[in-house]
Amino acid sequence: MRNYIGHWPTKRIDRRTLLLAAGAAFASAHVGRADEPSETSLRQRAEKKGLVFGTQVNAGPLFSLKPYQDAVLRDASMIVPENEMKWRPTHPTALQSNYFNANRIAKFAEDNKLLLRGHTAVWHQNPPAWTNDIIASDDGQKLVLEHARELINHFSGHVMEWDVVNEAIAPEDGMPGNLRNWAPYNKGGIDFIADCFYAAREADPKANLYYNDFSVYYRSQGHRRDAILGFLEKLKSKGAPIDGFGIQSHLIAKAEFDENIYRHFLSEIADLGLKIRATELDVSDVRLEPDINLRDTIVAAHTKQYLDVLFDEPAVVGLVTWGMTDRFSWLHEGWPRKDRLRQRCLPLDDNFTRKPMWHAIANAFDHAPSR
Ligand code: 9MR
Repeated sequence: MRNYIGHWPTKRIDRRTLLLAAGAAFASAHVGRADEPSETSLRQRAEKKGLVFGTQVNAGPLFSLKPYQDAVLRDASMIVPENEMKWRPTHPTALQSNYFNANRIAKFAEDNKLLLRGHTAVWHQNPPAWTNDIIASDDGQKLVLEHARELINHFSGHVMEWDVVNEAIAPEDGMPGNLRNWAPYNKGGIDFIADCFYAAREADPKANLYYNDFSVYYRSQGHRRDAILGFLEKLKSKGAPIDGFGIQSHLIAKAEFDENIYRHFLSEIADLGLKIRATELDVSDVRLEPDINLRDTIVAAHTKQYLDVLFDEPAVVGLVTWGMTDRFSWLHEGWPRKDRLRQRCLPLDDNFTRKPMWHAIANAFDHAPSR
């Protein structure tokens, strides 16, 4: 599985960028790798069961903060850039592409023999401002498809798996097929989404192609489970080249999780012939009291409860956390606690020390059935 990375495609990446990326990689090679701590890493525990453990990374700390890089290398065998492959950073103006940070992350993955996920080609939330008028016009679908083709082709042979389309389902918008109220979806419907997958397949025939979405885990989210299942069924019946469903897994400690409902949902996705990956695990503690030990205990228990159900489903291929450390989680700004305390949402704390959540993930891998 590791051997998918071939030689760097110099044709697709200009010389200056390549040299800068090589320089950055040289600098990071000198940072070195920390000694393996005695306890078995998450990657080893996952691999033992035929699963993959990965994490989201951010180029800022990855290339400037040794303990962060060490933490990633210690536990992960797959990485996904948090923002660096999104449309806004990779195509800031109509005439200019900028793959600098995304290339550095791809190079880092290659140098360290890590699998690389691509996130994300088609997403209503991240187009750069210069695209706004075009996206609203009749040329919108064409522009989105061109972007997806260019991005995926740029990393062809380096990205193992793409979130081709992200968060396209929004039943609350009241649009046909439960599609989100976004001009390219309004105009092209599900056929446009199928076209995104065809474009992705053409741009990199070897990459696995995923649809990625959130909020399908809790009892109250039945309308989203039904909508997403119906959508994936239709996409498959149209023959769209889709390989998997990425379940974001932004969990909330103290939300009502019904194991049987989730088990059943996972099996319905598997029955469509799709692989499943939990792609963005973190656990918000906004509903919990301030006491840190209590929060850590509840977050870990919920993580374990969720992963035990997830790993029981044979179609599940692995888990990616949305960061390794609380230090850089989007949740502090994206969903702050009322008391303004920092959330305890990821496997390592602000100082890269393992928390009960790390042990919960380790334990879930240890108890997962082998693939
Ligand atoms: O963590 C990401 C944050 O830094 C960005 O500002 C934000 C907008 O690009 O996206 C966050 O990541 C999101 C991911 O790309 C898609 N699923 C939800 C994630 C959390 O919002």
